[in-house]
Amino acid sequence: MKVVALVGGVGGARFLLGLKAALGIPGSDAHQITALVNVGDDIWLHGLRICPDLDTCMYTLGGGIDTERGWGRAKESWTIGEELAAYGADPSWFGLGDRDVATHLIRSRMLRAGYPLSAVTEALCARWQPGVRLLPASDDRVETHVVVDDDTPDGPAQRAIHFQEWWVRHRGKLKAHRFASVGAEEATAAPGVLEAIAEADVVLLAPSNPVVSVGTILAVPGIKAALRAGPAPVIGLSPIVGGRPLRGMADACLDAIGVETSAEGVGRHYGARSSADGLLDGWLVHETDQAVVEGVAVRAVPLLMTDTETTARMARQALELAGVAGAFSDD
Ligand code: FO1
Repeated sequence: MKVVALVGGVGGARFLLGLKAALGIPGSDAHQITALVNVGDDIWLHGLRICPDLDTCMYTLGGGIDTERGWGRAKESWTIGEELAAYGADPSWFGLGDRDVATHLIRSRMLRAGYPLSAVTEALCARWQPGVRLLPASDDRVETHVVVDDDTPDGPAQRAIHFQEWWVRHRGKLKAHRFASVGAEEATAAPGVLEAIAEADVVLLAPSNPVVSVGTILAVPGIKAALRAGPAPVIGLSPIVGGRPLRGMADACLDAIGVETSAEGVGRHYGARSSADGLLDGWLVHETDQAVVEGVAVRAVPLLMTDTETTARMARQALELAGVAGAFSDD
């Protein structure tokens, strides 16, 4: 069976771990997973191209992630970052781990040699063997910038800052008025993305941030239309449980776009495929929540990704809801 999953960073990577377990990967070669990974968090810093969501997925699935932080490498040291700070090299608010820098050096060198991000990712994954095909949503720059207040001496104004500055430097505490996917208009889906969608048996929207992870993937021209026109049922898993995000700042992001922070609100935001521009055939919400989404099959199941087996059960529920029952009768 071919499964396509739209994923962001930490939550998306954890979901992929469970999806692999649910499909018996590694081991079974009857199933393939293709992850369409958000590139909106990506940033040039200190002359290096940093791709947080691709790296978080690659390290998590390849066994190199720092499980405490959820990003960057295990057994990390921070000497390069300290030396940069000693030079007063801005910015110093973004954590640069020494092991992680090797990934950024390889990527930056390959990009400068003319390789597209998808080829760079494939090269990096040769080492990490994630067991899932990791595809950037686009090989083009589609960066998430956040419009925040910028009260200047001559009165209130607004300015756009990179998502990483908003997220890491300001912890998402600056009120976000809106998000812009800079470069989206000129971008195209990365090679293999539209084909994976066209050949998929099931498409899953991981419980990632619906605005700055899944939303930014859908901002790449052609991807949403391919999902709506594709043969595969689209099943989403709510990242909001009990009216709150399990981690990160999905609530601040949803507020910025006027969507209620609830499983129902996000389900309606994604919308039904049968509606004018919605996506969903099915929507999984946590067992304590309920949601009515016109035209979408909703099911309430445990959605807390406490460990890989629990996450695998969630993934199986999503596959079952896709009507691909049978092959994964829950144990
Ligand atoms: N998140 C932080 O909160 N602080 C950091 O200093 C930080 C550094 C960092 C370096 C590499 C990387 O791949 C991810 C990093 N992240 C950091 C996470 C990053 O902000 C991600 O974009 C978020 O986790 C959202 O996916």
